[in-house]
Order: sequence, then C-alpha cells, then structure tokens
Amino acid sequence: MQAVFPSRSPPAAPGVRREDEALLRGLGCFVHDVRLPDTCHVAFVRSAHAHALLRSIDGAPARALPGVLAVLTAADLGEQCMPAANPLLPELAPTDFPLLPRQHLTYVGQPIAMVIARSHALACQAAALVGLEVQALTPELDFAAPAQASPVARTAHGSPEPSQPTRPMQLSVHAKLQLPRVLAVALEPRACLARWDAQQARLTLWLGSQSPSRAQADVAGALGLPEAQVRVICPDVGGAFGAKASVCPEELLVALAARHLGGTLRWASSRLEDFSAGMHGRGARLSGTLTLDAAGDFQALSARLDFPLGAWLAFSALVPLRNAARVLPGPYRVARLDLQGQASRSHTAPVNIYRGAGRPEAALLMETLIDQAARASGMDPVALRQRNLIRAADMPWRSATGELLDSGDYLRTLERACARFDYPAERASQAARRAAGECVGIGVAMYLEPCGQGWESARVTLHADGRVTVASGSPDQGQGHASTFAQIAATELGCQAQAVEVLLGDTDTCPAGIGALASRSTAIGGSAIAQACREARSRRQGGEALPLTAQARFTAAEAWSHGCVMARMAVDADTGEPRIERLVWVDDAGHIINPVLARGQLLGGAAQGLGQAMMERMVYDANGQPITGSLMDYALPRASDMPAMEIESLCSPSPHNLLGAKGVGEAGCIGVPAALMNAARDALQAFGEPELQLPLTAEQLWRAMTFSSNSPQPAGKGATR
Ligand code: SMO
Repeated sequence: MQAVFPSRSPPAAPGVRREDEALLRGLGCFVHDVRLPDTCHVAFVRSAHAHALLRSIDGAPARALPGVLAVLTAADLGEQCMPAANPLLPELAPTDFPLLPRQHLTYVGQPIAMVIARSHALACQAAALVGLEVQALTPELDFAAPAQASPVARTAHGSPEPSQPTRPMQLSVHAKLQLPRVLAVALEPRACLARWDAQQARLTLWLGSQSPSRAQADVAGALGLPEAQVRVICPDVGGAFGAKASVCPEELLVALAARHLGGTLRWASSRLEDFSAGMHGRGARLSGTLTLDAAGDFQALSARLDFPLGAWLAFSALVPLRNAARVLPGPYRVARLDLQGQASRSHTAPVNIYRGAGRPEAALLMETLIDQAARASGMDPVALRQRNLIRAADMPWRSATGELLDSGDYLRTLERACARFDYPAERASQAARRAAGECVGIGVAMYLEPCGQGWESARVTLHADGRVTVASGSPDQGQGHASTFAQIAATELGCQAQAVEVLLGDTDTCPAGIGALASRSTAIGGSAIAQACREARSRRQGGEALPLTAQARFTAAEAWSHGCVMARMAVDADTGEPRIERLVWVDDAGHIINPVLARGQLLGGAAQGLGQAMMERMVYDANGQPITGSLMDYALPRASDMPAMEIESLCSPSPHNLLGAKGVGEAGCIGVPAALMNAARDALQAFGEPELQLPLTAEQLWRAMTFSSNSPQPAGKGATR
C-alpha cells in the first residue's frame, strides 16, 4: 500500500470549516430542531434509590391528567434487555439488564416508567404523580473499595520468563491512584426523536450518536426488526466524547414506545438526568509497581487495574479496561510485565468510554511511577525517560502486551518538548523560587494514543456536472468531519473542496461504519474516502460514463500517535491554590490533513483533560445518591482556567493507512492530566511523597502540605490524610 503525504495535500485555508457558519449563526439542526407533526413528549419516572425492590407502580393519577396519553411500564413494553456489551475481553460474564425493571432497582436515576403527554411540561408534571412503592435495600458502591460482586470481565498481560537472567533490582516505587468519576458534559444533553411508520413498519430515529450503524443494529434488535426497517439520522450533535457512542435504555424505550403507540415521540434529557443517569467516565482504581535496575533501566512493571462500571454495561463499557491494559507500559521498554485488570458492577450509573477511554489511565499510572522513581533514585525525570523510551530505529515495535506500535520518534519528541520548554532554565528558575520559599513543580508526561482498529467505509459519486458526493460511515459531533473529508476527496480527485458535498450520519444515505470513536475518523474513515476516490478516478480515466459511484471499505492496522506534555505549576503555600503557569505540548499525530481542525481537537481535549486533572468530580454519598447533579455542583473549566498553551506538532506518518494520518482527538485528555499530576507532586516534593489524587483541588494540596510528616507545622489532630 502506497502512502501519499504530504505533497498531495494542499495547505488548508486557515479557519475554513464549512460547518461554522450555520453553527455560529444558530442555524444548525440538532435533534431539538427537528419538528414533526403530532409529536408527543416523553418523561421518565426514575429511581430515587440506588438499590431497592419495586413493589408496585400506580400510573392512574398521571393518566388522569388531561393531555397524558400513556404511562408505560415493563408490563406494557415487555422484557427487553439492553444489548450485550462488546465482548472485547475473554472472560465476560453475561449481564442482562432490563430496559424497564420488573422488580430490581439498581441505581439512582434508573428509568422505571415512561409518561407520554402532549407537551414536555405536562409529561414531567405527570411523571411526578406516578406512585411507586419500593423497599429500599443496601447498595453496593464502588468508590472506596472494589465492589463485592464477582467481576464481570478480566484481562491480563504477562511477559514470558526472560531468557537472560535479570539484572539486580535497585529500586521499586509503588503508586495507588483513584480516578474520580466524571461526566462528559456535552453542550447538548442526550436527545432523540422517534417516528413509527405503521404502513411501512419502519422506525426513523433522530439521535445524537457517534455510531449510527451501531445504534441502528441495537434499535432493530430491541424492536425485533431487520436493520433495514430502522433508519437512524444523526443531525448536528452538540458534543459526544464517548458518552454518545452506545445507546442508553431511554433511547431504546422511546423507539419501542413510538411503535407501541403508533406515533412520534421526543425525549430530551435534562442536565440533571445526564448527571444522574447518563454515562459516566473514568472512576478506575489503579495500582502499580515499577522496578529499576542500578542503571535506571525499567526492569518490571506490575499493575492492578480495577474498573467499576456501574449498574449495567454499555456496548463500549469494556473498552477503557482493555485499552489501559494494552497501552501500558506506554512508550517505554520494560523487561517484564505483569498486568491484571478487572471490571465490576455496582449500584451506580453506568460508566462508559470517555475521551481517551483507558489511555489516560495508562498514562497517569506509568508517568506517575516514573516521576516517583526519578525522585527516589535522584535521577532527572527527563533523563530517566530518555533512557527507557522505545527507539525510533526499533519501529515498528511489538509491545509486551502484543500491540504493534507503527511509527514515531519518541526521543525526538521529548527532546523537542525540552527545547521548547527550555527545561534546564526552567529547573534553574524552579530552584531559585524554591529557595525563596515557593512551591513550584515541573511535570513531564509522555503518552500514546492508539487510534482505532477495524474498518470504515465510504461511497464517492462523481456527477456529470463536476460535483462530487462523498458519504462516510463516520459521523460528526462537532469535529468538522465534512471539512476534512471534502479536503481529502478534493486532494485525491484534483478538484475544489467546494465541489464536494459530504453526507454523514444517516443510515439511509451513508454506508455502514463503526463510527466516530477512538480518534479513528481521519486515519480510517479518511482512508476509506481516499480509496473510494482513487477507484472512482481510475474508472473515470478508463472512460466510464458519469455519474459513477465507487464504494470502499478500508481496514487498517492501528496507528499510534504520541506526544509529550511539560507543565509548570505553582502551589500557594498558604491556601494550596494551584496555578498552571506554563504548558508546553508536543504532539505527533502523523500527517495532519487540516491543521486548524487538528489544533481545535488538541485544545478541546486539553480543556477536558485539565478539567479532570484540576476540578471535575462526580460525587455520590454513602447511600449511592449522586450529589453533583448540576453545573452548580460540578466544576467545569472555564476559559479563564485555561493556561496559555504552546503546542507544536511533529509528523511521524503512519504506514498503516493511505493518508499517513493518526488520531488527535483524545491526546489532550491523555497527556495533560498526567503532566499536571507530576507537576503537583513535584511542587510538593519538600513534603515527602504525598499521595495526591485527581482532581488536584486546593483543599487536597493544602492538606498534603499541612499534614505531611515533613510539614514545618505539627500535623493537626484531625488530620484525615
Ligand atoms: S472515548 Mo471515544 O468516543 O472512543
């Protein structure tokens, strides 16, 4: 396969996104904007208990309200279960989860019944009138310790016994990390609109989704219909980030109820519903031990990865555990590896993929361990990394977990970041500020961003009048795919991008696809477009009459982006208030098609990564009640929280796809939190090796300084950590 880059790609006109004008002028079409006649509205009656037995449901008072059409329960809609999780791990226990419960309530926010009314307000009002008789039970929660229930899935990676005797170990460091649960707060909460056409026995579902083909299969499965009898349309989607990758019970219920009632139904999640019953992210507990020999070479990494997944498993729920286990030990050579991971269920909202999906966990654990090892051994953290990075000459590299890293010069990236950051000068200035009593830390993190496996498809039509239509299975949720895809097609066909119309997010007009996930849209989806264009072009050159249509399905071996983040953080010695003073970031995403869009992805990922590192946290109380239920309780970063970032892109083209492209969407969530964690730990070095966790709140940093054994003040009596 011949890779073509970068000479064939014209420079992108700066700032040109064909999506922007409509979106910025309020002319976009989101699910909310789709208007159909005779639409009725759905509100869900939800569990107030994390664990309870449902004794009875009394829908009569709600039904009595004028304008209420129905109150539907499991007795009306049947015993449908959620589609099974993608069986990505070998030991997957079956976990049937009913769309509506007959008896068992297993998380706060679980839908119990649905009320359908003429208006949204009326549906909500009636839902509050539905009488529930329940018997509360003790919930099993998973915040402090692994859930008691047996794991639903496991994974393990180990190295064979080394052929040569291992060198004497010099030093072992150990880290325990507890990632907070967070929410992928999209601008647009979940929403869907379902229309049942009784004559054609066909359902059309407008849905905010990253994977229309997956949603089509899941909805068809729930309805017991052939896939062709379900059309999924994803109009403009206001952000997804993994949380809109898999269907939720509410969406399948709206589809079932539309058929049950023979009409058109709309459901729009409130922000509170997204917080309490939407799909959460992260929340893993990680522990690891890194062992070095006297020279500083990484001899062994052992790690335990514990991923609590909540009450039911979304289709992609096992992806984070699988990714964390396969991405470790990151871009480093480690002589021996022992990784054990498990996923478990508990009485909380479900946890699914969220931007990075296991990659951030792998980077956080490995990079924390490396900085600890540097402090314990007295080696410089950059020098320690330099020593252990996989060499460019060894690419492609088969990792200890069996992954094939395609390309990349990790040493060059680290060196470039050091030069850009002016690392020696930064260390000198840190020493001077420390001598003057300031707490200042420098954090380094390197990361890998594997960019998706499998296939994507495309269809390209050349019209007689010179226009081109491109249809892709990889939809858009704000990334600007139409701009990028038009640019790819224009480059391949030698036409103007303006002549290229792009169709996305409609199972009737687009070919099937895996979807916009795992940083894969450009590398795999874009390559499918390039392949279809090449076929169309050669058929045209062969004299075939127009219009002509070429289809392609492109299957790629995985591309691996990587990068390095360096951050300087000051911590106020009196209040613990952290301030990110500087952030330098070198990312290598291979051949970049559209630098403006790629930079947007990097910045957006960094904002979400910074939020997770510094402030975001879903909190449950001891009864399993979520107590962060709004944006008043849950801290999202604002523009003023973002430091100035210096971003540089390097290019190690991937040999695994037609464009030399890699992914870019998740990098910010992967590298930034790890660098900020290391900067905070470095800032607090004078206080020993405090066990910091994300988010790095002022309170936590203050406690670490105030109650550490190295603290100048005596530790307070009530010290809790
Ligand atoms: S977490 Mo992504 O949408 O694969």
